Amino acid sequence: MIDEKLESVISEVIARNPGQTEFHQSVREVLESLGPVVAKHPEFLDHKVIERICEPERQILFRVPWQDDSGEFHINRGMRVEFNSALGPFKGGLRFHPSVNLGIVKFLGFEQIFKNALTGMPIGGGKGGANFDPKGRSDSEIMRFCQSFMTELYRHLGEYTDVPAGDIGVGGREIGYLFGQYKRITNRYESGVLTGKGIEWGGALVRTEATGYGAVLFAQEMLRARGEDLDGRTCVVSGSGNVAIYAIEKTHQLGGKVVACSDSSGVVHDPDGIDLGLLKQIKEVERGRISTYVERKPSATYTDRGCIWDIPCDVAFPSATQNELTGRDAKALVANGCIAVSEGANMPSTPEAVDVFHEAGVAFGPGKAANAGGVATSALEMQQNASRDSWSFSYTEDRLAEIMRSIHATCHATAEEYGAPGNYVMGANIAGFLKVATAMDALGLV
Ligand code: NDP
Ligand code: 2IT
Repeated sequence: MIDEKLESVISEVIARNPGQTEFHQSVREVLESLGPVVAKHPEFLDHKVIERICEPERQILFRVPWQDDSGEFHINRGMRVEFNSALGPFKGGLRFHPSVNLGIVKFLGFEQIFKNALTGMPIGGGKGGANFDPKGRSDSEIMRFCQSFMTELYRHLGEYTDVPAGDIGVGGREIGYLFGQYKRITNRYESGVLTGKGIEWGGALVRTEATGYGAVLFAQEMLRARGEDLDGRTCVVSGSGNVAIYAIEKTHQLGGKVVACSDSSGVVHDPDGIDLGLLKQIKEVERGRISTYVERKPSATYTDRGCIWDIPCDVAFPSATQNELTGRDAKALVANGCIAVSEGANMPSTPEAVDVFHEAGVAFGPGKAANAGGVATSALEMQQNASRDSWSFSYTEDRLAEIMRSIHATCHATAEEYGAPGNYVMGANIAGFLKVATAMDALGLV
């Protein structure tokens, strides 16, 4: 059930942004949680804070021309949606994937506003990317693309203005090329303008691991709140990129066993537990496909186009992409005894899947809470850059763990306060919204 006035806001968002289905989905999910908030705070409706939150402060679209190794010309579309700067500079990743369009970047930017608020750090929300497919491209092609992308975007960035980082298809290599071009154009060593940098040139220890580690720490907190533990649990992690790899690593450190991971081509099932050294070799060193895992690990099987959610597990970490886990998949997980789901990816579970989890009493950690460890550690990187300092791995990891505990506690307590105990979707949406809305109202009609 959704408040009538909020439903009219959603209708307006849909009319104003035709065809942007993922954006509509993310707005509806947040606004569906806000009924009890506007009942208590009518000023947020009167001052049109909710309408303002749904309209980005600025949207930048630009041409990215580049040449491949054979000399052929290519044109891609770059974009950056600067969604909300009430709490701090726009902050959020860049995604390079052929599916990228404005609706996807807006859903990601919208989620980012509330996620960043939940971290307790002074960062606003934004997101960007390009419909560029990095698969099969050489290092020099990636470099030329990144340089062309930054040659336009640099004018909109700054450590106090907008601070991008990685997302799908953008990792340490791409951040290096982007930072190099920013530095060259501006003649400034402005470390705080991008996060996810290499540790030799202004990056922070733990940033690479932070999203995956954080999603597992969030699952552990949800389990502990129910008197359970991750130790001894069988787990499944979709994807095999940055988030997935470090979700597997932290699960194994905490005594769980991850028996499956995936990519967009298929699923690896290894009942002995995923061999992380081998997976890192394939993904981080060779930049290969996970189908090659089974050639080197006899206990594993590979299913082309398989569905990872059919593999029985106690805890699931969807860590690939949006809407990768459907209502059908959620029913399969529940039937196989899954007790917790922690989203490493952004909006990986469809609304139908989320309903199935809630009805079955599964502990469900939505991405904007569960995967906030990545951006929180980006903010720790900005903090180190601003003070020209660098912290140890263990100190930074302790900070991350503290932030994840605090996000869990905030979501848990807020859900209870607003009459939805155990519902982390309500808890995260309400707590994140209250922080941003209160700041926006205080800043006047801007
Ligand atoms: P990577 O590019 O490192 O890895 C992405 C993984 O997801 C790959 O295994 C990829 O498979 C798979 N994948 C991507 N798109 C699709 C698709 N359309 N269908 C099926 N599989 C797909 O990205 P990250 O690990 O950084 O990001 C994963 C998710 O986590 C995203 O939702 C991102 O928004 C979210 N996230 C990332 C954060 C970060 O710090 N990096 C922080 C918070 C959230 P393939 O190689 O076949 O494409
Ligand atoms: O979705 C996300 O939170 C990210 N891709 C990380 C953003 C960041 O600025 O570190």
